Amino acid sequence: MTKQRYTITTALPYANGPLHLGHVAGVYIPADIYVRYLRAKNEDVIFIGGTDEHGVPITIKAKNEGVTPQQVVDKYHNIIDDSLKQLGITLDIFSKTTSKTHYKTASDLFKKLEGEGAFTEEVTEQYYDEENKQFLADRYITGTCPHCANEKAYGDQCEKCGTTLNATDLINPRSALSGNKPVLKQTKHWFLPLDHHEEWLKTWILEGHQDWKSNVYGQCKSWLEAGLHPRAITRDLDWGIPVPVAGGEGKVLYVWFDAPIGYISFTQELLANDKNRKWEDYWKKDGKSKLIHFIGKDNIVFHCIIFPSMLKLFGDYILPDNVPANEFLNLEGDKFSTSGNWAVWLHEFLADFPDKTDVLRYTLCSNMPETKDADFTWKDFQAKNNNELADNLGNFVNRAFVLTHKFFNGFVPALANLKEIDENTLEQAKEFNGTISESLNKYRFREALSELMKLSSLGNKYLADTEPWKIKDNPERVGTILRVALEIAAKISVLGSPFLPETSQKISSWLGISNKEWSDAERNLLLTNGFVIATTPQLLFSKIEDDVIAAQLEKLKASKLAVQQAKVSAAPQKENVSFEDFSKMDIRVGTIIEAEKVPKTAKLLKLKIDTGIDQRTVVSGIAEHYNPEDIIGKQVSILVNLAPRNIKGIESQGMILMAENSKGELAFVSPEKVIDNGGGVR
Ligand code: B3M
Ligand code: ZN
Repeated sequence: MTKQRYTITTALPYANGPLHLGHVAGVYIPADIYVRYLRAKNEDVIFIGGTDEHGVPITIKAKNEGVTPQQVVDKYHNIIDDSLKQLGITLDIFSKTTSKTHYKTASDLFKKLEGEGAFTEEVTEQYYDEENKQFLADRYITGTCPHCANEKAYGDQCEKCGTTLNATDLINPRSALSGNKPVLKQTKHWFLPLDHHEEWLKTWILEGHQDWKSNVYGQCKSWLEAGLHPRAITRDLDWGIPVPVAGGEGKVLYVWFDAPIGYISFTQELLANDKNRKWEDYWKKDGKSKLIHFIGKDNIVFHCIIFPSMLKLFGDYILPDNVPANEFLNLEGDKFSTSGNWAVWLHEFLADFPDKTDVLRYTLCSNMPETKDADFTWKDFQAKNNNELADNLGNFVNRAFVLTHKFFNGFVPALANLKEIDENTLEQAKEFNGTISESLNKYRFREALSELMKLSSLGNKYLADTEPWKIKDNPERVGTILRVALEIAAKISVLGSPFLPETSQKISSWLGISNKEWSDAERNLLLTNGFVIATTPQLLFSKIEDDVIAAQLEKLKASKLAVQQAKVSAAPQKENVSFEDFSKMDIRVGTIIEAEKVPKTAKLLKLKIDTGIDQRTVVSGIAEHYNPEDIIGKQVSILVNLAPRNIKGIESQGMILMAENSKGELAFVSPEKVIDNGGGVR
């Protein structure tokens, strides 16, 4: 039978931080399970990964740390690479988008398409920092959010109210580089006219790929139905691959243009000196390889719509056969956050639990965010280890080994005079090859793993039903039972190898059956009569005690707190002001006499304040912190001579002073004893 060829890719994480368990559960674990499965079936597979080393997040990290972008990416590339190896992710290559080959491949492909007229060029107006003489990426512009008045909104998003913004929407925009007001300046960029690709993409995905996971198919459908638009594929930035055509000076390729080309460049690097295989076999149509991208849900449009459009333009390249994207993993009920340090970092996990890589693989697979977001909790990690791996799988394999040693000095006994229960059990065990394969073929990893656990439950039940330890004076019967049990253990080692590689390796070496292939598990018997199994098999899984879990939860809380405290102490002092400037502000004590929510807003309250001078209306962004009925009668400080502003159609005459803690919670700045309304605050 000829082998099917496969090109399997894993999304390239930005090299601006280490990996956390979210990355691992969403991308690397499913990809590695799938690849190990294909290899066990003896297919022809290459497994590609690397780090995404361009883009604005990396330049920001470098600036914050006072180092160069190259230093940032080198540091994190190595941390990520090491941790993936330790987790047993069997990538054939883990390269980087700053590699020479990648620069050449990405530039050549851009030049080719530009020469063929595949792009359009457009001049647009973008914010420019005159002091630093550079255009500003959206993340480098801050200003006031037009929706919630947050003064620290970014040019692409307000993190307080979550609205997506254009840099030009910001009120009072500032350059994050100089603090100055940026100016709008014209700049030329190259665009990929995705609208030209809409028709064939619709046919290819909506008609041709109804087999894709519904979360993936659904996202593509809504993009395609909303209509595609030209997308800029160059940026004004000094970190990235220079635009390699005339007029491109000072500009680089947009990170999402170059990053997916990384999959191709890394294949070229991998096979550069290979005598038997060419990179083209895995990328050109002639090679008939199946291209499969493992990614998280935020990357769907790039892998299903934009990169395929590029591949089509490259000429005779294959398109993805499938893109089994996952949803997100949360941590203890909250989103993973790199900046908020709400994360379990992979390299830290591996340092704390060096012998629990299979337990992590198991936990993340059995709880994979396949169809909806899932949650990692330390308690669940402990329960999966103790109740499922140790008590079910580990216990079964251990009993089979210990009993074989006890009754047969470790010699694999022969089957004789099979009873119905033995035949039924062997027959049922044989089915698992098919059910696990079927689930894996459909990228249903949770289901596949739960089948594996059913196989070990079958073994446990068989031993409990037959009770070989109670049988007296019938070594043949005991031998038959133990042989059936050992055969099930052998199947677990073959069929479990994609999920629990270390455990499988241990079982198969104890049984002396290393190097078995997937199809071998279809046979009833994998073992040889009379073979001596390992003398003292260790426990496969040790239990995890409560205090170990409590310590991890403590660490998580402490690291989050440290970030919050750092944020508070790090808030830099503003520039000095003169006393004269200060005394221009007329701050008074006032009393809230009416309060109501501003309709259709989440954050705003409309207040009436008795200022001692008058009764006036003030709109304040405190609705998430106070109920209107609870604050009537409260004394507050109010800046009364702030120029009136129109907020959501209401004229706001002044501003209530609020104190903010590190969690972003707000509190009134109120006099410590009652002061007549209108009393000055100085
Ligand atoms: N670096 C985004 C991310 O890490 C991006 C993926 C590139 S895959 C070609 O989610
Ligand atoms: Zn906002």
